[in-house]
Amino acid sequence: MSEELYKQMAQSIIDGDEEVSAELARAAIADGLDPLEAITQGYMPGVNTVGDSFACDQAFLPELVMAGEAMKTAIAVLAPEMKKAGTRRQILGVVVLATVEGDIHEIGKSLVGTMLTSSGFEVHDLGVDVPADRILARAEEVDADIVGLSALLTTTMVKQKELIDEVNKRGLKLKVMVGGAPVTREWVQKIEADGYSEDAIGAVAVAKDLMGA
Ligand code: B1M
Repeated sequence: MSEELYKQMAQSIIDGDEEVSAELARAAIADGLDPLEAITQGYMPGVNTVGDSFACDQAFLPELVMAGEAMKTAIAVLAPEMKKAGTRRQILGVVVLATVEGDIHEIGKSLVGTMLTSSGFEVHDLGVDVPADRILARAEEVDADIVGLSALLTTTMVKQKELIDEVNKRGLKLKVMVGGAPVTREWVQKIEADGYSEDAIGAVAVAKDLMGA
């Protein structure tokens, strides 16, 4: 039964249909499905299909935009459920999170933020296209333990390195965790990031690790 729902979820993203994607998210909640599973097994295959079609010129920017909007709408319905399910007994650490400068992809970053929040982290999500100076200023202001940087473009990944270089130059006691579809372990080693995860669940484990929790 959830298989059928997941197929419809994927299709709603391929169709870029926000109304349907939201309706299916509400149905998932009503059926007691795990909201994160609905995202990873339902909606994400849809957004990946659109991304693949875009890469081989079978879909164009408007489809990419519509898929992104439909995905955001569904996550907006599911996120409160994910937060409700979270345990917030104590603050595990303070995280400043952003998508790097020049990059406006926000869905994965926001999902990571939601998962961290529901796992007990205090998250300051600065949004997308955020310059390193602004990230570091906020990190200082809130006395952050971790800075989390998302990058979805091969052209913007370099901003992760630039921020790490700046942290080292200033001698800041901050851990930097990176992620995003084009980020590889090789890249993480090269830029000497403190942590990396390929998905939102893994990001929580990595953040806990960095806090020694
Ligand atoms: Co864009 N886009 N896009 N896009 N887009 C990609 C990334 C692309 C791979 C599509 C493709 O060609 N196949 C391609 C990048 C190619 C490359 O650089 N190698 C691409 C391109 C080219 C572009 C534009 C340049 C297109 C253009 O204008 N010609 C443009 C760039 C704009 C800019 O940023 N300056 C662009 C624009 C857009 C939209 C705005 C239309 C839209 C985003 C809408 C939004 O975010 N509000 C969009 C979308 C939707 C996509 C795809 C289809 C889906 C991205 C997504 O939301 N995935 C994407 C193709 C794809 O990924 N299959 C594509 C779902 C999300 C949950 O996953 O973000 O990977 P993801 O996050 C995951 C993990 O990566 C990880 O956990 C998340 C949850 O599991 N993670 C972290 C992410 N951040 C993390 C941080 C962590 C840890 C883990 O620690 C801090």
